[in-house]
Amino acid sequence: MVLKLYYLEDGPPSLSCRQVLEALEPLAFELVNVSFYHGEHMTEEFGKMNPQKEIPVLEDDGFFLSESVAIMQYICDKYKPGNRLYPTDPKARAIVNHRLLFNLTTYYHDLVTYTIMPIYFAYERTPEGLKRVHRALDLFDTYLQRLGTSHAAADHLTIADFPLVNSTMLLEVIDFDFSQYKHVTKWYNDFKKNHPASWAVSAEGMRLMKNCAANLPDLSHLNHPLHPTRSIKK
Ligand SMILES: N[C@@H](CCC(=O)N[C@@H](CS)C(=O)NCC(=O)O)C(=O)O
Repeated sequence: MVLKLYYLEDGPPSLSCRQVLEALEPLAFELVNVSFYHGEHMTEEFGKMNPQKEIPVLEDDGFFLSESVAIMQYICDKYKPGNRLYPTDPKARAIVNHRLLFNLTTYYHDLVTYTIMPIYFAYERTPEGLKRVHRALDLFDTYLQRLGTSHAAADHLTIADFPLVNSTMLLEVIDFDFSQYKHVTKWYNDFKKNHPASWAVSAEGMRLMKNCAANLPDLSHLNHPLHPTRSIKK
């Protein structure tokens, strides 16, 4: 049975998993679009695949896996072991794992909270949130400077680059100027230039998010269990 990725077109974790699947070509897989707007991830049926009711989810012949980092690691280990995208040397792999966790716990967390959560839900951008964005950017800039490599975790593309690019892209969605972070800016622009097929996946997600930023969506029909929604009278 072909690998299936339950996928959100404008979800950064989904974009990263798709980029890994595509970078490991030839690897057959199918994308199954899940509509956040229609709450397709909030159903009992979806909860059987992922009790967290979050997208993405990978289905591999009856095996269901959520959490984008676990998905990216699994795909590499199972289908292309030894591939440079996810190195096997302990130190090289540790750096990749570090960047993946830094992104998940800090960089993505702080950037998504400030940039796009206020687009989809009734949240405000706060000075405290802005401080966190600058701290996260400063940390990532420091990591890039200290390692001194062309990519986030090595002198070649690894699975760590994808989620870090998709987090950074969120800043572009809201035209946030991060040019003062020289290493982040160079790494991000180099990724776009050197990995155009991967970047095209991020760019499509960014286009959808920019549309939502220009026309705030009304998700009040979801009765979301966690996030406050706004009703928009049209
Ligand atoms: N840690 C998870 C996060 C996944 C996640 O938050 N996905 C969002 C879409 S980008 C989602 O499905 N949220 C469900 C909701 O807010 O109802 C991962 O990396 O896979």
